[in-house]
Amino acid sequence: MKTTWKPCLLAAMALAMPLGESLAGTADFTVQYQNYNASGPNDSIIEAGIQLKNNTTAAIPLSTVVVRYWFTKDGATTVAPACWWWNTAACPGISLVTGSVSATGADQYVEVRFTSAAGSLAAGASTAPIDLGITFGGAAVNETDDYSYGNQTSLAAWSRISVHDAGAAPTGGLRGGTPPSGGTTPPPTVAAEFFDDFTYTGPGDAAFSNLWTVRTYAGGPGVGGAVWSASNVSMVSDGSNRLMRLQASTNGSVAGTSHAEVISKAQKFKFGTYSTRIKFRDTPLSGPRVFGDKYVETFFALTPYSSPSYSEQDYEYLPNGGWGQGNTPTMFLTSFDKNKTASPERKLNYSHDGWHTLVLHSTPSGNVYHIDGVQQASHTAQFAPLIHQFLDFQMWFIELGTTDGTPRTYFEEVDWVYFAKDTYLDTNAVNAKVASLRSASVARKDTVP
Ligand SMILES: [Ca+2]
Ligand SMILES: [Ca+2]
Ligand SMILES: [Ca+2]
Repeated sequence: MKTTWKPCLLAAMALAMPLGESLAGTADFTVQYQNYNASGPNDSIIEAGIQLKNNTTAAIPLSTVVVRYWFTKDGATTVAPACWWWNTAACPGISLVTGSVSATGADQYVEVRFTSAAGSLAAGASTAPIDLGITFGGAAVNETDDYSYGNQTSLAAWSRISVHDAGAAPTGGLRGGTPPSGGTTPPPTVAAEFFDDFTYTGPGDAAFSNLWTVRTYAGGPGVGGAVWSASNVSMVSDGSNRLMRLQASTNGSVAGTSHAEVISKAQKFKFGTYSTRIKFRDTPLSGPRVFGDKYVETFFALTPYSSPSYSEQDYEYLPNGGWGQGNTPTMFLTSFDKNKTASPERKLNYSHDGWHTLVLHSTPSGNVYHIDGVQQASHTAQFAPLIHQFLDFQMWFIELGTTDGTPRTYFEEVDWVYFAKDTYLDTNAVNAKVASLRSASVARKDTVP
């Protein structure tokens, strides 16, 4: 961030405006903007240089207007605005607030307000640049989908940062620039899609077995000799919604260990958006949490392991750690190429207990993994699918806490799964698609050829 001292122009500005002057013009101000962080559109900070120019023939008190910078927070839970300098590091005369909005390219805005101490901006004058920073608690965000984002590295007129009468509604009281248009962006048209809300009476429901296979054959992955049990898959209620539950049980012995897997009947998913809303669980459904039990809660896509055109893209959550992570809950995001070579390791060493929306873009140029709207991993074209794949959910043990003989059962739950063929939907668009299907009472849909 910048610490350079900038001369304050306000001191030279007129302190009063003529009585009776109309201030209602929508082009009273021009915003000059430069992106101080143009090299980092996918990191955890926005840094915008903003300068206001008064286009009118009268001085205007800055406290009568506000400036709004519009963006999507991409699922980040923290939005912290800061002003790093104007004429000093503390930005005297400026305060910052955030607001929510539903508009094209924006679910948030940061508003720059001026106190009376900021004075007035003389006719034709410009303020010193305001260094507006927005941070996201360390979460990476995508700036390029933000309404106000631009990548110019020197000050230039920019209409997508807007000026409004102080106190006006988010897009109201326009004094300069163009605010985003209201309403949620309509999701892109999808030519072919697969959706399942898991609205079934149980895994014996014929509509379920038309689309999914519950595994019962023996074999890997996981603890050798463990069974894959159909009774480890069930449908449960969550209010009026239905969820698919997968569970895995052990008593610390191989003979007492069972896994679960649900795999799509169809192997027809290649490029496009793979998504699911899934509830990872750190604590057992029953019995004690034994940290010696290293187990995996997953959503993934893959081909048959024996295929010469093998591919796999994994979200693998290890609530009790494992794979070298001790007992630390860890999410691994991994792609495999045709030679079973793994992508460079990408792991998130923190709990993912609770609901999450996973959105994977598998494209000819590689795989991009998102969790709750935040991009968390990107793997190169080496790992792109070569042929059609299955959709898959699994619960399995890597190793067992063999010293504890108490039976325990771990679980994950799936609200829905959605695939859009050859179309790359962001998390908001996926959620909009699911909401649209639900509002049309579509419990499941499959138009993927
Ligand atoms: Ca940035
Ligand atoms: Ca964004
Ligand atoms: Ca559901």
